[in-house]
Amino acid sequence: MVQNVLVPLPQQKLVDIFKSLDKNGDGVLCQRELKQAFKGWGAWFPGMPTYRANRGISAADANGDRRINEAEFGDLVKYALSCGYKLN
Ligand SMILES: [Ca+2]
Ligand SMILES: [Ca+2]
Repeated sequence: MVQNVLVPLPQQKLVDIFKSLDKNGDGVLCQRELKQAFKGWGAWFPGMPTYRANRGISAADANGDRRINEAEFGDLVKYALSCGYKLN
């Protein structure tokens, strides 16, 4: 199912979500942290968090380091929303 309407979140909300997902506090979200993120957003069945994390990185990783920084996080969120996940 494709969700056409992407709901932009306030920048401060994005920063809050980003910080809560960055478990080791290094300022970037690695694949492991993204897997946890997608799990929390509703990708619960086996294999799906890994799949979404990899797709999300492909969609949002602008500088090619396979990690998501704050500047790239907006696109990662758009990807998650386009998949129908609810961010809270
Ligand atoms: Ca991190
Ligand atoms: Ca990156």
